[in-house]
Amino acid sequence: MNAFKSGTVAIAGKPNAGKSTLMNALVGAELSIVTYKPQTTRRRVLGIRTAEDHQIVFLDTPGLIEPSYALQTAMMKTARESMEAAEAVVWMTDVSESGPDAFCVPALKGLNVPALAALNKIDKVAADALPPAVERLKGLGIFREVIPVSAAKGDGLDRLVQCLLGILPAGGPLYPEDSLSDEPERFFVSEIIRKQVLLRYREEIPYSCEVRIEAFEERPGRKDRIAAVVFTEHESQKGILIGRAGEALKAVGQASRREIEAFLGRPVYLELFVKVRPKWRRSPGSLREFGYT
Ligand SMILES: Nc1nc2c(ncn2[C@@H]2O[C@H](COP(=O)(O)OP(=O)(O)OP(=O)(O)O)[C@@H](O)[C@H]2O)c(=O)[nH]1
Ligand SMILES: [Mg+2]
Repeated sequence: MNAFKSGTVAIAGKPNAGKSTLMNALVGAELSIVTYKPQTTRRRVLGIRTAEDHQIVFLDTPGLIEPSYALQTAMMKTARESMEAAEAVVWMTDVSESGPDAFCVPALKGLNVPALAALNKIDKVAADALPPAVERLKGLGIFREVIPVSAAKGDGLDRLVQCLLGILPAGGPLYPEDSLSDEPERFFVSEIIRKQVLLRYREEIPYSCEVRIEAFEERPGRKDRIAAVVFTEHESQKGILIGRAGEALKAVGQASRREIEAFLGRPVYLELFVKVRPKWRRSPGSLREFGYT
């Protein structure tokens, strides 16, 4: 039998490429929120995959963009630091998107970490679109392998893991084998609420929101009580979040509670509040307070 292998692998790439979907599939749990909107992931999310012969610690990262405000600058720093801290990088690109290649060269240049390319969403394109896309990525000369995958359907993931095991060193597990993440329950709860905000509101509203858990009380004999605040930047956005007679926020709360209960495996009582925090995405103090810097 081969030696047990372990190490850290960052998953990086442009927004919406399917990075979080990939990490969830590799770990076997819905750890990182997924939506159809770009810039869903704002922080590094750690997911642990433990198998008979390996433990891989995946770091899901925010999609790489040219930042235009301080929150995005912090997100890009998180992504870059995760890539630098890893033993390997999976660079994810969406096969159905034209011209992602020009972007990965600068992002990966100077990075002293072996990189594999995962060409994602192969379920969306005709089979004959694949070989040219693979060749284009290979031609860049920066990837050890180019692996077509469908993170959503699970195709190609075994090969991806085998390629990673070819890079990772021999070594014992880094975390207990039943751990899935190092994040506290509070983090996942806040992300589930943020996902509902992303799904239920349009345009700038979801991007102006931050969710913070204010209270998480275990109450013997009663449901846990969770109180969360959705921060937004303007009074007008607050009004939209709450909706006529509070209906919109109520819907966010109900959908979030169902998902939180499924995640935690126990019933909870969820209270949501909306507060205005002007320009928090550009404020060093707010970004520090929310844990982005
Ligand atoms: N058809 C198809 N859709 C996929 C696949 N993988 C991901 N998606 C979809 O692509 C969208 C974005 O997926 P995410 O996993 O959130 O992408 P991401 O790269 O983490 O995005 P950011 O966090 O914004 O950087 C979602 O609607 C996914 O369901 C795939 O293999 N096939
Ligand atoms: Mg993501």
